Amino acid sequence: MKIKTFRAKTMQQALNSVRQELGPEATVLHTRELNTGLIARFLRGRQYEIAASTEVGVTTRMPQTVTHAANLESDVAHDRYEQPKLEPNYGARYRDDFHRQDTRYDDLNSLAKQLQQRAVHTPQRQLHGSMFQAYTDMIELDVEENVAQELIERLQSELAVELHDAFAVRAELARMISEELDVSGPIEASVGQGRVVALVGPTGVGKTTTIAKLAANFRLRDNKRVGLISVDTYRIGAVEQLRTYADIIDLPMEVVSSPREMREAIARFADLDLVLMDTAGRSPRDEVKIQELRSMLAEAEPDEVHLVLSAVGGVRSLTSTAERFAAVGTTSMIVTKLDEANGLGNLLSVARHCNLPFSYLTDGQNVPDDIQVAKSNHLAQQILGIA
Ligand SMILES: Nc1nc2c(ncn2[C@@H]2O[C@H](COP(=O)(O)OP(=O)(O)OP(=O)(O)O)[C@@H](O)[C@H]2O)c(=O)[nH]1
Ligand SMILES: [Mg+2]
Repeated sequence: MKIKTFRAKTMQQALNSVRQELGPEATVLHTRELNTGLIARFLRGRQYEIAASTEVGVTTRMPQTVTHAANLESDVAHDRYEQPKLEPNYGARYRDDFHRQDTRYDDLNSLAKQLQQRAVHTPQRQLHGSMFQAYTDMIELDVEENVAQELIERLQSELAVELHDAFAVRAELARMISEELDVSGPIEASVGQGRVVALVGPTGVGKTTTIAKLAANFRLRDNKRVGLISVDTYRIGAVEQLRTYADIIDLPMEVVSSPREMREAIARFADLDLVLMDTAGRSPRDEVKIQELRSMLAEAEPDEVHLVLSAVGGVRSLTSTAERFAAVGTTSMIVTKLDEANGLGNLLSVARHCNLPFSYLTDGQNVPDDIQVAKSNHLAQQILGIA
């Protein structure tokens, strides 16, 4: 059998190389993480290796935390490698190294012990093809590697019998993911209650467009009395952008640029069913601007503050954005640009890290159509690419 091996800094990059070189039909036979020793990782960073073939039909393996290579025969080695040997006493060797270093390595020392124990206790996981396929599919859909691995392992341990059918595996994964996804349900616009809902977030994520979609749906489909407030006097053209929508949908609109104007606008709209507030895009790194936004929102005392995030963002940037915007009192998340993202696996990590439910999802520029209330089972299917 012809097998090629590919190495890259992330599993995703390695999978991309497989797809590019061997085509979409290639089967991933085995993956493993290299440089798992602490010192090797310090010196050379993370590295992943995938063995793939265009000929199907062998047992597949999950990545291992220990450098215990599978015994693969390779007659076309893309990148030949030495099979690393697992030293029985490597924990002790690292400990000696660390003692020569600074006491800061104490923590790492205990980590080395843990790794050593794992090396002894972790069995090589043999996965049926459909399970392994689900694992690599998740990686390609931007699910973080450790999350994908954890899901597959949990699925294996929860199931009494191994699932051999790819559809059944994905359905089970969708069920597990769906249980993790918290959703808030739609905005409740009660008659005459003047419910105030603000949208906040980084620049250009789609706040104004989403306000237009929400306003149009509440006004034209649900026949609610809706008012708009723009707090974005910062960017040239921002007020005009919202006013254009207000004119088309025929809604009252107020522009506020001071706390006093904010109080007055809220008072004028007090007997409407819903007040949607558009705010200026803020860099999450700009503490001062975030504090300004916070003071302005404090005057409005909004019932809900939806953080708008673009699905195109990476996990780290999305979670740190959510952390920084928490200061303005965010209550839920709207995810935009689902149509532009290669995969939505990042949203699973965002859901895990940020303590906010999803409220709405948007997947296009069309006002008012490209918006849906977030539903956990549907979002889980979207994350797995089966919706
Ligand atoms: N593909 C796609 N584009 C979107 C979506 N939502 C908004 N956009 C586009 O994203 C761009 C920016 O949208 P805006 O609504 O102006 O974004 P914003 O967050 O209000 O921007 P600032 O006010 O400048 O911070 C526009 O071209 C929108 O049409 C979506 O779900 N999918
Ligand atoms: Mg805007």
